[in-house]
Amino acid sequence: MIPDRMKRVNEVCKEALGEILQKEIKDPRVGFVTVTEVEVSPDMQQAKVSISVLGDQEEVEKTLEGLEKAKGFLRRELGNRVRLRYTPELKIYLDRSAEISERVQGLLHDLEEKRDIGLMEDIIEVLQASGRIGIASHINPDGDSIGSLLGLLMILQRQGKEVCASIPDPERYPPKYLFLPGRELLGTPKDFAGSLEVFVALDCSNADRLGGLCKSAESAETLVNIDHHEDNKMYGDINLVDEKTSSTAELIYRILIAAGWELEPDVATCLYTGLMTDTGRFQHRNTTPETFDAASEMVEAGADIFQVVREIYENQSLSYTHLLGKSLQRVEVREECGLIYSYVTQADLDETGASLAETEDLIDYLRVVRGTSVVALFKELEDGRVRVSLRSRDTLEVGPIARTMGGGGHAMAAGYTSDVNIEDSIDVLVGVLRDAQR
Ligand SMILES: [Mn+2]
Repeated sequence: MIPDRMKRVNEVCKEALGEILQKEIKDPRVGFVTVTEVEVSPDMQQAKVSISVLGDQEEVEKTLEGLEKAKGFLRRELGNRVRLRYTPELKIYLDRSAEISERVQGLLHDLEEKRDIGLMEDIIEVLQASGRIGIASHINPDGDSIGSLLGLLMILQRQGKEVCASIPDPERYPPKYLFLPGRELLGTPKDFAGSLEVFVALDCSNADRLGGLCKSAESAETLVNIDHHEDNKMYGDINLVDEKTSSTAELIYRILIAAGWELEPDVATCLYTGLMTDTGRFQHRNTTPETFDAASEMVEAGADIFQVVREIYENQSLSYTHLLGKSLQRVEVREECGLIYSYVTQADLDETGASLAETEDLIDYLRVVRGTSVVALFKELEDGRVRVSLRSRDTLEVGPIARTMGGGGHAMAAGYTSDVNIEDSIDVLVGVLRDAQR
């Protein structure tokens, strides 16, 4: 047992050494060092200093070398800062526990990767072996669901497959994605009639997201679920679900690479659209080095990235611009719960001539205001209910909030539908946020 007095000495020395290492050591050899433990001998003659170093073997060695040289300086500085009857001599040890935990993390990651590769191989095998394939993405489609749907459709047709593909409500196809290649190949839910060997559900966290196509999915011989939502219900026979992947489009890209299929320009344009829209133009936290790698390969393959940007982000109608102005003018902040919000009514749509389908990115204009943590946009639907979109600006995750309200989504971007009017929907959300932050 270490006596309390010595425990205090150890603590004080640890803190002081940590500070000295951070602020006083100018040696470029010394990398990012953390003091993990200090153990001073009872006679105060020696102190065992355990440190961990961030970096590879070479950086660790260099750092230890530098510290060995600086030992005298460290000891003097420690003596200046900590009043001890004797300043102990320092012995520096490398603490390997941090390194080991890092290695365990690495192993877990490798296992996950292996599992995903196995799943991809299963999917490729099923697709290659099957006759008639149906593919679909979710209701209220976004860039990722449309991009991955069209991308996979063209990939499979190129492989000589008989494919039918549709979104649940073809009449609600978002206008801004009309330019995407392969759109003319999309069918309607009627095409799914008859027996399907395989049904691929894209970007859907649960089967209900398939709307009217849910029945076709369930009656197919094999249901393949490809998605990146953290709340995915694993409803398929094969579930390729990776919440660390930026987009479903990135997963489709990985399948294509694993299968050794060629990435054609049209496919690249569609998949790039999914990647770009789901990462908010490579700015959201789901953007990873792999995302950039995939994007780079798509550009290399001939994706028309300038057309994608022009059509999706620089193609705003004048009527939507007026609607945007209206909703920006009524932005409000509830400081007590860090909420910034605005709303769009059916009357606004009538007045400006804009449509709800055009408002997908409106919330991004609210997301940029400093001093707020949660962003909400309330949109009145035709039937009087209210669609609530949520974005997180910091650590408070909006996914769980949306789920308690009967909706879903990701940690940073989520949504739900409210049965009460806009005013009451705002009050309800403020209450929920206050509870969540308590
Ligand atoms: Mn997505």
